[in-house]
Amino acid sequence: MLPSQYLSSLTLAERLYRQQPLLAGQIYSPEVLQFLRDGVIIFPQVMDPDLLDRMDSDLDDLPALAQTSLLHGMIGIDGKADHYEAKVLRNLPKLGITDLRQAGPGLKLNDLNRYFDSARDLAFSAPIIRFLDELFGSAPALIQSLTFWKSSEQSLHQDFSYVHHHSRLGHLAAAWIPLEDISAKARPLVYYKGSHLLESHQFYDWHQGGILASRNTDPGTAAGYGQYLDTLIREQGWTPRIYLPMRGDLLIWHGALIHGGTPMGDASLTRRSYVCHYTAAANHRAMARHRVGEGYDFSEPPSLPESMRPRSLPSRLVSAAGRRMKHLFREGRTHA
Ligand SMILES: O=C(O)CCC(=O)C(=O)O
Repeated sequence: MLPSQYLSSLTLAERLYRQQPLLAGQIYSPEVLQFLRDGVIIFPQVMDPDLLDRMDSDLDDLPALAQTSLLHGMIGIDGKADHYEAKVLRNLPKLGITDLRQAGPGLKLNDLNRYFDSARDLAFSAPIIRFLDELFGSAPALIQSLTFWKSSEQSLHQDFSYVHHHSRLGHLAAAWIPLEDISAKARPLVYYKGSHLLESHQFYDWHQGGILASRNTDPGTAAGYGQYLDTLIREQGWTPRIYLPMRGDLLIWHGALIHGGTPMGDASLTRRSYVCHYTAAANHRAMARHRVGEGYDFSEPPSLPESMRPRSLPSRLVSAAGRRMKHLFREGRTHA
């Protein structure tokens, strides 16, 4: 995808804000206008405390679930290279991680909204859905959720280069929901206000002018991305903002906002958070399928363990033939 295609996929609200800010000022709420200007907005103390408590108790059960349940064992793992090796929850002990809470920074659990009602309800909380509905001009859809115990240790990036399995790339935003009060020593989130308003010449060239990263990107190009962001930040004079929220707060960022996990601080401290990425439901082929309240859920459905997956017709025919052979063989022996 080229920068021009990205720019033409932006929300109507953003295109209006960029081209006719006075008109946008007449149409949109102060919150959406602030977000369009800064690329980020913080809503203090809007998350339901009972819901946060429910998520806590579900997360308390996770270490045990890693050992016991096949289905829960399928919860996807992501993050740093060693965590990525694990792929699913039940493989973590092979990496020497028996208690998730003791794992180092960078561990991400994917799509807990698929397993826990608390995580689903948090992802579809009214303050998030109401805001995104106005921003996108249509019902929002959850693309993925990530749950962290500790810092992400993710270097600076813009989400659109990595989260791009939806059709209108410019319709992308994320919610950062603290599950505890976040300490400045816990390698908190950092972001650069205003960095989302890129012009077409300001995008990183991942491959032949394209703006999307891929798993096959060569290491030189990936390293160049970090240098490009550093240069852009220096040239634009953007200053880092460190996010130190209280439990109950909510931050929503734009899919092009430069952000990451700070590397400084104490790796042993927790920084429990729940991060959800959203796009607009309109124009998405999965739209009809997963309605949740006022929004839609496009995150990955939980994959069934091998033993529970429906088998293909040829494989069922082979098994039936095998059973028949065994039966005939047994019958032959009885009659002999
Ligand atoms: O929470 C963090 O440290 C960063 C998370 C993040 O960058 C993301 O999910 O896109």
